[in-house]
Amino acid sequence: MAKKAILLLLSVMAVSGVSPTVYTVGDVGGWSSLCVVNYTEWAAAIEFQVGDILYFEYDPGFHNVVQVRREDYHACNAKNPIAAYSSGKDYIKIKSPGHYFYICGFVDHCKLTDQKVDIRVPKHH
Ligand SMILES: *[C@@H]1O[C@H](CO)[C@@H](O)[C@H](O)[C@H]1NC(C)=O
Ligand SMILES: [Cu+2]
Repeated sequence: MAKKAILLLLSVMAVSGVSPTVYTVGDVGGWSSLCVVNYTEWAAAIEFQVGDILYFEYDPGFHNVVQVRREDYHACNAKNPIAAYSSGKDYIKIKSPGHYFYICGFVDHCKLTDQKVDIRVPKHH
């Protein structure tokens, strides 16, 4: 009986200790090329943590999500992807601290409409 209670307590602690947050990129503006969201400002307002989930929502006929390196992020170059997503409802879990760069790979969306986001995940906070 006591053992059961302890196990229950431990599992509750485990669940509440790692409460991951799902962040919809761009909030209600979603992942778009309409210039309604400044993704730099959107990301700067959030303290991302390991375990959090990024949710990219968009019409896959018009956009995608390409994870790139820093230089390619600045150059809006989607040709050397680290990872690519195109479902229109992409959930990306942050597995470790670091800097994650995502751009839209569709013609000039990154360059012309700033459809790009830079996610910084600190080691601890
Ligand atoms: C987005 O916001 C950043 C920081 O305020 C600013 O430097 C940048 O010019 C903005 N981008 C656009 C497209 O307005
Ligand atoms: Cu796009």
